[in-house]
Amino acid sequence: MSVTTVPTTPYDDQKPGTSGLRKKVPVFQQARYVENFVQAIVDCIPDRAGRTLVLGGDGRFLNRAVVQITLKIAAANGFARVLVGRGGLLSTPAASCVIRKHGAVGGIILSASHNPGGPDGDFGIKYNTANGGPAPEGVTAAIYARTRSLTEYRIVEAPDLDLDTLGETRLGDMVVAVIDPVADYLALMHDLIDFDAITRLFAGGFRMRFDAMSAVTGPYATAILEGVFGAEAGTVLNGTPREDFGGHHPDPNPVHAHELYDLMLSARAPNLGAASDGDGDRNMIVAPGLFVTPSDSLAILAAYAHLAPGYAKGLSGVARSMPTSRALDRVAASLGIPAYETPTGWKFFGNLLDAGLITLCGEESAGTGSNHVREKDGLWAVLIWLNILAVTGRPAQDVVRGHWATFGRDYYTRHDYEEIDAEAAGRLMDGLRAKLAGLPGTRLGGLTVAAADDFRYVDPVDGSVTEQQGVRVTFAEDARVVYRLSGTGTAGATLRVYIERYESAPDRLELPVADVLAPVVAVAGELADIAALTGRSEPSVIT
Ligand code: VG1
Ligand code: CO
Repeated sequence: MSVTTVPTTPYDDQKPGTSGLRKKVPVFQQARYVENFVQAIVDCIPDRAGRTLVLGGDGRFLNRAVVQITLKIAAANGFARVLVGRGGLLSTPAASCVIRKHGAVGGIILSASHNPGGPDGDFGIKYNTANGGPAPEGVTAAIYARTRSLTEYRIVEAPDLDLDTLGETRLGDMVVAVIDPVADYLALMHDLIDFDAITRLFAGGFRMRFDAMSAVTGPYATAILEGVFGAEAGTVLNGTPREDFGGHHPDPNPVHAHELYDLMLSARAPNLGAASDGDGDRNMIVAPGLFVTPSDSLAILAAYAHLAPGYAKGLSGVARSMPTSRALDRVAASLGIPAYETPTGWKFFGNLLDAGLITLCGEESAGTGSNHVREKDGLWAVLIWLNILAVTGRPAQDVVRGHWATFGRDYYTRHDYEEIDAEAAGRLMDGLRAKLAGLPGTRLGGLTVAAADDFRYVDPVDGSVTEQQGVRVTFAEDARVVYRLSGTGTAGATLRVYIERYESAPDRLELPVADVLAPVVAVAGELADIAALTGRSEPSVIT
């Protein structure tokens, strides 16, 4: 089998964002686009000779084709072995698990997460390092620099491999092992979670619905919930991964998972509703009649994690992304453990996890995880919830209400303005930044600004500094507004506005969310002049 060196010219738009390189499918379909980017990643793995690489994706359109190209480039660049999930599938947390378990040098994950798929949808390529986590800033910067100076890529000329049969084959000097995408992940979950207690819970008549949104978690959820725990057939909805996710947006929130959401709010609701996103790293939890905000879910998991065997010794510390509500901080304070605040994106948690400073972490965007892998993990969060319900014997809605009674409630909402003009978005953020110094002490629509800044993160482990991570304005009335631009969109800019308000009086724990937040929403719009600058009177998505 011969290695060919193919001359190429660089593309200048291959800068990895928060979660790798994400673009519309036709962009990836340009000649040499995928080859260039994969070769650039490979060039940034200097210790690859004789090592193992992990490869898999969320099954979206282009997944199989890009797996084939990546295998051939890997074989031409000195890797000894590639572990690829059967069918080219690996959820993001499972890929992280496989990298760690098999001592791989890194992994390439093919996903655009919650973004839509199909020929007109999005695709993405992400590189994770040997700790199983997203490549840190230094590595993604090196990959980007490499994409701009590339003059050739190396590839073996070979027919496509069979990705659907478990076992090993050779590609040049490299071994390709097609592995069961679920097995290693299932074994890890078995170590962390009380499978027996959950099996008894289901045997006692407990019912749930898990919406895999036609994305990668279908096989994982079916194997564990229906296969291991014996949950009734049909527990997993939309359990077959599809290249276009059935035409849906695989984002687990009340808007995009509305069928499940509506079921949970109806009289026919089972005991628990859950969903996961395209690549399996996010989760949505809905109790009967009660949506659990991701920020609350994170706080509740922290409060009860010790009930799961993997966390029986307690937590060393916790972390949340800055826009995530402060509910987690209240739990940390009561447990007497440190709580860290990081910029948005999982890579910032990696250092804290590797250093043992934290055990559990999460984001308002429905990502929750722990030190078991270095990615957020949707199904893991659902299993911890089941573990809590099984051990306490309490209904999910009681657990949530009990949490509010103890800690108070952080009312929360996020307003997304999608596909707005990128320049206008930049002007809006600049305008806000220019105002910050003058804000403290100002009265706005009945609220008093207590503090205002542009979040700057100093990594407690390596001292690295990350600037301009979101404008935050806190109010004396226990309210807060955060503004930031998305790093994962593929068209124009997306403005995210995060709005929250804390209430602790016993008679103020069950008010309509919109009512409690209305004054803060109004101030948020006014302060940033959102309508005038974006030309939008309403957000595109409210979660
Ligand atoms: C979004 C979320 C962020 C998450 C990121 C990747 O980023 O807000 O919390 O870490 O997606 O998640 P942004 O920059 O668009 O706000 V995933 O499930 O796409 O890996
Ligand atoms: Co995701």
